[in-house]
Amino acid sequence: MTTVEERPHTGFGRTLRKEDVRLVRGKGNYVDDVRLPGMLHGALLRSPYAHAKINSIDTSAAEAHPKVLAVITGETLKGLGLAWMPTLSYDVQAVLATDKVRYQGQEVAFVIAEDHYSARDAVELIEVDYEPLPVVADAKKAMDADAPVIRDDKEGQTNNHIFDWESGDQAETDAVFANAEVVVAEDILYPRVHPAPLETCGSVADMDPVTGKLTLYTTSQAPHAHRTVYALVAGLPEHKIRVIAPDIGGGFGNKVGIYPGYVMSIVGSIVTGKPVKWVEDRAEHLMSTAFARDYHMRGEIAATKDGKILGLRVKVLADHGAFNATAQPTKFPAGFFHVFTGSYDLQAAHCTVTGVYTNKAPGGVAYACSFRITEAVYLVERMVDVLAYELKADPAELRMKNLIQPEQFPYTTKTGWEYDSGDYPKALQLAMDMAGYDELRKEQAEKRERGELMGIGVAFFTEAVGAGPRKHMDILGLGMADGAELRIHPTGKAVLRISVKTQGQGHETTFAQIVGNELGLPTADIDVVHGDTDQTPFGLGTYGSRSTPVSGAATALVARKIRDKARIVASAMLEVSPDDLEWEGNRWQVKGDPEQGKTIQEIAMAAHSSLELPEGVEGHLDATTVYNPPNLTYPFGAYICVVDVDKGTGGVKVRRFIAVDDCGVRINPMIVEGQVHGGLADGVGMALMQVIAFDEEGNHLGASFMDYLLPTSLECPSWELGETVTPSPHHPIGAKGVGESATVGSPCAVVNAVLDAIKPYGVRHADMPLTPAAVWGAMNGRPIRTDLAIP
Ligand code: MCN
Ligand code: CUN
Repeated sequence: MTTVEERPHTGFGRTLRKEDVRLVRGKGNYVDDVRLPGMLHGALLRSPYAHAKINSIDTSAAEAHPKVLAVITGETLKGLGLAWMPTLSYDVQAVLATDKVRYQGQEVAFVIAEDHYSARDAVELIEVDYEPLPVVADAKKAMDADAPVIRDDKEGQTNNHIFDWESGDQAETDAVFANAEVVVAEDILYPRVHPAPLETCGSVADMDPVTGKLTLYTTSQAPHAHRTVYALVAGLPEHKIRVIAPDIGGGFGNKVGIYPGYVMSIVGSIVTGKPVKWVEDRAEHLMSTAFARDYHMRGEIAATKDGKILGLRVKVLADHGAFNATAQPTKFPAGFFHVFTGSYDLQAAHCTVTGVYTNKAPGGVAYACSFRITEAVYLVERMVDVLAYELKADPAELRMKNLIQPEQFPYTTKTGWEYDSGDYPKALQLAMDMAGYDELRKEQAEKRERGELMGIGVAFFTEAVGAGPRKHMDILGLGMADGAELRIHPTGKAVLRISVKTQGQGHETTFAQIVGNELGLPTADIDVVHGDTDQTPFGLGTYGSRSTPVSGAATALVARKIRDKARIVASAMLEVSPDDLEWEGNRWQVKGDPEQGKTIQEIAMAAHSSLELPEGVEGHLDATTVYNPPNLTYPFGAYICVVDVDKGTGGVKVRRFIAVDDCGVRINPMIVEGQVHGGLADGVGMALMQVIAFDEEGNHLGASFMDYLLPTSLECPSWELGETVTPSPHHPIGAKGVGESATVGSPCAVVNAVLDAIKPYGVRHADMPLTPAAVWGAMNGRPIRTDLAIP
């Protein structure tokens, strides 16, 4: 059998994932695998109501359970000053509800028992006297005069308004609209969806009563940020808190925030003096952890009769649930939605976003969202198709006509974002060539003649990933920059320590490849350490596809520091001036005399030896760095989806999907393709199957995988991938992030394809998910509101 280690590999390119040696053999170590001596188990009581006053909580029967050690309520926490915790958005969230519950599934009490089952049993024994209150589950009704005020805990809060925010120039945009030949408008919903990683959230807290040191094993995409938040909340110094995020079974943004369950495992360990594990089940996960989207958008496009897009005007109503717990950079309450001008060269653009509270779970930035660019791309790509519909134009041609041109880069959008690099027409043309676009249109026309429904959906996207710069971007005051540390051992083996955290993206492989590319070390000789705050440098973690743009850059630069130091060591070894040396692959060699050189391994040994080094040069080969990105990176792509729709049932079959992605230089093309495959499947899921819907009482209607559907290979075609490579000019290795690209770009391609198929029925728009019922409803003049009840 060939193991990864037996395949020598250095630098960029396709290589098997180092982490799969353990992951595919079932040898991963996830939070629920953590078993500590004397460990106890916690379980949460959650509210069955979406909105209710809590009159009283009787825990006596639960406490009497023979295996129960403690039952903790919000009243207990109040005494500790811990009943409320800060969210990452300068709001507060109840750890355990005291006054009232504000969404179905909210945490009300925590039971600690000797085993998991007893904890669950005892949860059932808690008696809560709830007094149901009126519910607002529809964002459109949240600001009605008679809507119940959800956040009456907040002083001065007299309605459900959270924020108003705008971007772009309103007057300029209105002027463009006033003079435009064509104006089209559409109401577009991006419904609430859930990232649904296979591993739910959980933690094991171990507070050592002797040393006062807390070790927390937890499902966290951002261990350092979490540690600082715990330090602030608990008043503990950071060095007394160790956050370990072991293997993570998918994060997709869901594991960026801090959940009450994590805090309760910590409180539980403090109260009992024993380690306490809390791991939620699927229903709890789907009901109470970070969801995504829930954006009600109105888009308007101004254009000329022959299809030149001039302006874009957008109004958004953002449903944030009961607590504003989105994890987006502080200055951006609507995330990066203002990149809503997409891939088009416009004269003017303006948008407003209003955020409101509803009786739904908090969260909002998850599911490969790039801080709301998903919503923005969906909106603009849907709007371009709406315009194509009105102008009877070909959607690919219309896009081609309006794309930002290669010579316009770096391109500043009307909302002030600077796209670093791109060649958009080339990507779209490649996708069209791969698809055989003209033949597809011919086939569609023939099928329409026969009354068959075939659709071709086109979407183009620009992503914005790699937050910071820290000057503009922070989370709870923590600037978005990341550290890296690299140590080369005497034998030339290396340890790289990074601040980001893989959840399946393959960092243990790709980050080793970055070091290998810089130093010529075999990938197998480089160990990548991540996910442990005691072992890694500070940094903000993995989300917003920022690992490669930020931490990947830090990794390349820290390796270059080592290379520079290795040059001095080599010059001492070879007794020549450093200036006379040149780097070649894995060695410093004398210019003009390549026979004379020293490999990085030889240099590493010498750096640890008795070799005399020049004055002021320390021995050993270690370096650290902190990388503050000068700008985001802007990957992009062109997607084409082909569907067949069943006339009788509205059922959709995705027949083909062509995806051309440009993420700059690819470190590991196989991993990039894996990321794209996953994101495309996400897109099929969101477009056709997924919604977290609610009924009028705020009952959550998607709390299991029977209701909330995950796409499988049966729903997905065999993806057809293409690539163009436009390096990022400001990134040390020219790479851009890619982890969320396909999730951002694909839903609209699928939706545009379905709507293209049913165009003969006079349908211009219908909201996701395009379930058979939604498609059939649209075809038959009976559109449905997909977010309020599953039809
Ligand atoms: N990569 C590469 N060349 C590039 C860009 C990326 O080889 N030019 C590689 C990277 O080195 C890394 C992977 O592709 O191994 C993804 O890199 P990047 O785009 O930097 O994204 P992150 O590593 O920061 O991952 C975060 C991103 C996000 S925000 C979500 S959400 C998401 C996604 O990754 N969650 C995922 N992909 C996921 N994939 C898995 N399996 N599980 C998740 O939870
Ligand atoms: Cu928004 S989902 Mo990813 O950024 O972790």
